[in-house]
Amino acid sequence: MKEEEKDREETNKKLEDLEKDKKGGKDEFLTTNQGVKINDNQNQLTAGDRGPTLMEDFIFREKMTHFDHERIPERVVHPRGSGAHGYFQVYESMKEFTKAGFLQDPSKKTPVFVRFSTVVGFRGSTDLARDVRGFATKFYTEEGNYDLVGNNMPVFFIQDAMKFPDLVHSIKPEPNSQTPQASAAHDNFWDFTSLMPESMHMIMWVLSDRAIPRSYRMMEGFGVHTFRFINDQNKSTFVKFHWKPVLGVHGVLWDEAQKISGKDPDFHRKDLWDAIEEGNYPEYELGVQLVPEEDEHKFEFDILDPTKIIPEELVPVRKIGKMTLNRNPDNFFAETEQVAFHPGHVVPGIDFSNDPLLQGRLFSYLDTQLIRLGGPNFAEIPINRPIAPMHNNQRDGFMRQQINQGPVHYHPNSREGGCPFQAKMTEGGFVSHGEKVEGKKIRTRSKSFLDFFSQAKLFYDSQTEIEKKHIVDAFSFELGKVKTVEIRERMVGLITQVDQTLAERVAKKLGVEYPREPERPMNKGIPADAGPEEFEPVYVEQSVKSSKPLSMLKNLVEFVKSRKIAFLCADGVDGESVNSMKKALEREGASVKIVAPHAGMLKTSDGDTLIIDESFITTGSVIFDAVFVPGGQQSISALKKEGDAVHFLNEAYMHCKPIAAEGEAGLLELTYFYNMIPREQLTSKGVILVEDKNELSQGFIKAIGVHRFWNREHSEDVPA
Ligand code: HDE
Repeated sequence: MKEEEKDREETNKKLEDLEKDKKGGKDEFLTTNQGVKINDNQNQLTAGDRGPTLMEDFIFREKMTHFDHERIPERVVHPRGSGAHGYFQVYESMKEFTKAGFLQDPSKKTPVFVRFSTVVGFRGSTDLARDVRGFATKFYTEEGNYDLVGNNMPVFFIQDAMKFPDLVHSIKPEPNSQTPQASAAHDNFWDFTSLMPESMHMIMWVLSDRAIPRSYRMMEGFGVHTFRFINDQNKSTFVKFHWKPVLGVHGVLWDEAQKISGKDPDFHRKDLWDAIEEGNYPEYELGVQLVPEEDEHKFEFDILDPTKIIPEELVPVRKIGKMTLNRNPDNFFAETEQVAFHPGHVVPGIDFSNDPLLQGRLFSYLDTQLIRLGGPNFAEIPINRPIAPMHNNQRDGFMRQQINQGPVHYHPNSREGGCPFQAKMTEGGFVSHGEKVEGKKIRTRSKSFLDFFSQAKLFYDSQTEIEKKHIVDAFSFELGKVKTVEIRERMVGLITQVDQTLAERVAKKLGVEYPREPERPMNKGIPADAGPEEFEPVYVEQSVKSSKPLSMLKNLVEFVKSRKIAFLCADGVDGESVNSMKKALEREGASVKIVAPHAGMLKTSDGDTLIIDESFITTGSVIFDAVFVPGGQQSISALKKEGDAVHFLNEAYMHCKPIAAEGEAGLLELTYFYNMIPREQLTSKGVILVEDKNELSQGFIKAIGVHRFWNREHSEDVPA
């Protein structure tokens, strides 16, 4: 049989196996794992109807043993995640820069599986923790699997992988009390950070609203490190990867995040699931920043330093393709939990740089899968299997699935005619880029990495005033939870290196002295042998002073489709008012939910019934993007008696969300804020109140597109 035919047959068999695995025995008899049909799945085998259980009950023992072993170790970082299937398509051939097969042909769809995650919280923790989000993509390419294992922030806390276990220990719950869960707001983390000035750039990102996304559909992704593209002439080009969400980047407020964590800790997981079920497929464009090899040293920073970005003003992001997520997993455990990513899963055309963080990661991921997935055969789990044919001489180990045939399991061999063969580069064999490397063995940090603050400042200076205020508030919350005053002060000292007024504002909120300078020596993590003076941080003036892409609000994408709108209703609500607004919003793809004082049904003023989606007990304003109060005096009077309804509206106002009402009564009777806003400013503040039904719905739709009305100054004054 020709080699190609053999390959095809094997691939087909794999797909068949996958289908079988998926079916999981639907429409069949219940059996044991040995395929024996079970007659009674309700009662143990006992001696007499009131007697003890018999040892021989193999059916019970098999079932219970499996259950007892159902849990596997969770990921040490990124344990909580949500996954989705989809595909990727390149816009135009990238042949000039890379020979990677999946980046050549715009007509080709490459299947992908993506897992989004939080980093710190355990598997059962809330989605809305202030945290970095993982954004890991497995491309099942015809040349093998390629994993782009990124985050929603383009930099990292540390410059060398050696520090990763310490970083993670410091941010995880404290080992004696096992608190706090899914939070950096405790002494250990800020103690570590205050001694690790290289973290300051990442800290600015983590304390921005990027760390509390509105949805996985609305966040960017970054490969973080500099990688290499290699073309078929063996020419290397440095590349930074970006995912740009088509819906733009949106966050929630910290007050909302904390409340959502209580009302619906699965908020992001459900949002992703529902969006895909409803056909609102999440889409992200893949962008690349390309730096010719000869330009490696032309920047004010080192492109190997993972605490630095390349500002888009210096190297624009070129959008080269789009990923669409269009299918939910069939089984959370089998797919989302068992998927194993590894930055070392690359294909010909993509290679590494010497970023010391990336180099360390290349060891860690394979190692962690061995313990998490129980041995070296995790690549055989269906979600991890490549679609490219796989042949090698690896054998045995726990949970081996493949039944290899024949006596030969070594290379080179003559007994199998040399099979499987090595592939030449021209046959698609992976050949590492022949970078010249020379140097003596040394543990040190390159001096080109010692500028810790200038890009933290660039990030801060690029934000709008609203975003800056959120950063001040986030610092005040996080450091406010720190009990040790010296740690708070040391942190404020570090912040002075980013921005004096930021440090002053934070110090004031924390009630600590405002140190005008950081404590010295600043970087206690630098080895003593290397000499502290030599390693004093330096400040390198950046040529880009403010970078628009770093701000979320300066890049607002307006959209209505898939936004969630609450209609506050009680018995006697004006049915016509509900229906006309609902129709108008649904026409735009928004999702409308009737929220009422109780579950079940409502009677409208014209005698119809209305199904209630949620009651004030099961939901809250924080779950929605906007609120509408339909007409109907009886309904409004009933809502007025409900503290929850009044709170709902005022809280939505405080969170700067669009609010619309049919007639004045709703706002007049149910809100604190209505009388505080001059009439002519209502629309500009996102409160839509006009008589004409059409104008009302159109005005509301426009406001929903804008999403937040940050001009509601002092909205914290609203008691909610
Ligand atoms: Fe990871 N990281 N990481 N990381 N990482 C893991 O691998 C590690 C880093 C990222 O959804 C672990 O399978 C080291 C940067 C994502 O399954 C582990 C260092 C970035 C995910 C690991 C880093 C990431 C992980 C835990 C510093 C962005 C979740 C479970 C040298 C570019 C993938 C696992 C998923 C997971 C190690 C830093 C992204 C322990 C040693 C920087 C998205 O291997």
